[in-house]
Amino acid sequence: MGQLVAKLMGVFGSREHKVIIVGLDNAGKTTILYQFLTREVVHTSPTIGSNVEEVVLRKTHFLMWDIGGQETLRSAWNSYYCNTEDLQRAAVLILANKQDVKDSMTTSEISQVLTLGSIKDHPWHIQGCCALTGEGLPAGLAWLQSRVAAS
Ligand SMILES: Nc1nc2c(ncn2[C@@H]2O[C@H](COP(=O)(O)OP(=O)(O)OP(=O)(O)O)[C@@H](O)[C@H]2O)c(=O)[nH]1
Ligand SMILES: [Mg+2]
Repeated sequence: MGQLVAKLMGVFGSREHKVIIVGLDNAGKTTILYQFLTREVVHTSPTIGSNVEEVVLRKTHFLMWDIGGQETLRSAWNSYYCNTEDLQRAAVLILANKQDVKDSMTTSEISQVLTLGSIKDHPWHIQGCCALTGEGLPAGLAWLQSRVAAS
């Protein structure tokens, strides 16, 4: 029965895909999450713990966990994904946010510094964006959706 439900949910495209948003504090993770959800800029304060929201794109449901990035909170990041086999199949989207800030690093500079080219065991993609205007975010979400569709 459980399998049938899972299969039916697959047919109707309503399976939920978990997204974990991690990054340094002040990077704009919470602003990005609510841009995905409402296409508006919300007022944020540093996240203690996490925010979770469901974001839907073309029948693909993403359950997005936005986790606080302050240094003291980073040791808790792995509690959001430890003991999950799913991470082995995870796709990695790097959002290079704050592209509106003068002298911000370009996506190719960030790719080099993070040596993204060495990631061979996961599909990955880097997307420049600005969470204040939303620019780049639909393209990033579309890439995530394309990974779901391909799997
Ligand atoms: N200029 C600029 N500011 C941004 C952008 N995205 C977010 N901000 C601002 O950066 C500040 C921090 O944003 P948050 O979304 O709270 O950052 P966070 O990554 O969730 O931070 P923690 O919860 O502490 O981990 C806020 O003042 C945002 O308005 C952007 O693309 N450009
Ligand atoms: Mg936050």
